[in-house]
Amino acid sequence: MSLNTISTQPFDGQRPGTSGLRKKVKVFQQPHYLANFVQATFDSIGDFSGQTLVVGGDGRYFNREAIQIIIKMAAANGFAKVLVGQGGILSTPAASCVIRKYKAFGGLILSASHNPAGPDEDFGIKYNIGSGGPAPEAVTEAIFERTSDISHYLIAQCPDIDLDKQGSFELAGMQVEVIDPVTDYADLMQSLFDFDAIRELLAGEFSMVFDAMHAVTGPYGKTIIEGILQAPVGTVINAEPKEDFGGGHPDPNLTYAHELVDILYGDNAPAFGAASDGDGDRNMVLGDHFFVTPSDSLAVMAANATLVPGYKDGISGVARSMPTSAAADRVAAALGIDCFETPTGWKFFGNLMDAGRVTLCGEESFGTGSDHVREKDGLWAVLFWLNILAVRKESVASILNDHWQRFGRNYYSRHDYEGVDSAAAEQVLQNVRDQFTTLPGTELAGRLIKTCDDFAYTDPVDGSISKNQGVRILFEDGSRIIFRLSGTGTSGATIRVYLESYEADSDKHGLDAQDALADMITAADAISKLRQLSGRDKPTVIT
Ligand code: VG1
Ligand code: CO
Repeated sequence: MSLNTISTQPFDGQRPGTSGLRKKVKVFQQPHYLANFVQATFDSIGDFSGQTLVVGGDGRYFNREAIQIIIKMAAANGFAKVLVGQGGILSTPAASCVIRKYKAFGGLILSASHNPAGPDEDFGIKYNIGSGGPAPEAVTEAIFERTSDISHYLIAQCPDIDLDKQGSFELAGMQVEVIDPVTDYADLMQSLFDFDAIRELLAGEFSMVFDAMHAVTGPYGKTIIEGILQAPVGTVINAEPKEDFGGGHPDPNLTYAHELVDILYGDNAPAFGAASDGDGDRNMVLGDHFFVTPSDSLAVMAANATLVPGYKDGISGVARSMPTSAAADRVAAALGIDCFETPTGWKFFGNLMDAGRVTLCGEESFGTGSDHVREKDGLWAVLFWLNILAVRKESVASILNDHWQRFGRNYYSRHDYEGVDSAAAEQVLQNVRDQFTTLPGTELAGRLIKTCDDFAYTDPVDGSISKNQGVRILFEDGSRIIFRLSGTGTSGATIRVYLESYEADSDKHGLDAQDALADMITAADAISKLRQLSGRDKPTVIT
């Protein structure tokens, strides 16, 4: 065994986006590309000698190769130990759980989330800090800076570790422990939820389907839902994780999770359906012929949290990303707790959770989570819903209708225009910015515009400032139109348009969201020239 110093040259564009560095597999496969980023990370996170690093990923193509490189680099750079999931598998929330439980220095998570996988598709890597959460912007920026002047990296020259065998091994003087990817996470779930009550629910007439979409939550769903909770075998569908996600697009929404949607909107539909994404941090919740928007899901969880053992003493506060609807704000106001509005991306919730200011967090992009870990958590959200259903013994639809009756309904939709020319996408946002001074006080879609701005966030805990987090048109009645560019794509630009309108009158709660928001949708296009500039006459995906 010898430790090698390898000469290298910087690659352009290794700046982490909303959630780590995501690029095509072919880009990551270039000699030194991954190693440069890993060395830049190790150079930017402080003194970890003698400490533990957690490594795991969503099992996509290139996961195993990447893990072997990372383990050898961890050894050469002075980590004492690496904890890695068997088969290289750790869902994103499970990685967060393991980092926290074993007091690791941090972790490297290999995932491009729901982006398609395979030799011609996407790969990704991100660094999580010792709290278990995504590295804050100051760290990701330092990593990026380092990638631009890197000249060498350190890697042990030794054979690969057998990732398929659990146990403790030695590699270049460092300990490598291959752990079961599910056990620690399953233990944590059992400490939060009333598994007896959920087991009883599942043993009765109630039926459910969980779609793992051939991605990382397969083994977690099998062990927890079919194993510990004793749901009938077959409750978890598409449960075998595949390197290419079975050729699918494991994004749990009405477009991509169509197999599940067909079941829940078909004859003899089960009472409950749920799906998770490629790396297990997103969730979609469905009832019998009923879709729960992620924004409403967060609000319902907040309003019902005390029914769940892990949250029985109440929640300290909630946080939502700025584009997420204000449904949770109304619950927070009723509970007399704080509601924080952060930029898009889970890294902005970490400080609030560490400081005990919030317990529940959520994003409109099918992400919900709590301070049990520092990532959003798909299966946790499913279990949270099952616990509520077990206690309330009502249908999903009735829980939502009751919620809207109490709090009013925030009609909400997101329209994505994917793969748009980058300059045209920038121009769409600029067109709105150019009207910032003239729009306020005028009427649009029958509503009075109050203000327009570029959303900026000052972290209430450490005072750090994040600018340009979305272009907003805010109306007097609380309605909103928001434009943002995605920070997770790997080709072209994706324009996201977020639309929200509040309805207090329960006689008007039965509309389809697209109908309720129709005038807002037209107005968003008129103001931004979105369709003309993108050359699209409709969105790629509507959620
Ligand atoms: C998207 C979502 C954002 C989420 C991020 C990572 O980012 O909008 O809410 O935190 O993905 O989720 P963007 O920049 O493309 O809008 V995941 O499950 O892809 O790790
Ligand atoms: Co994800």
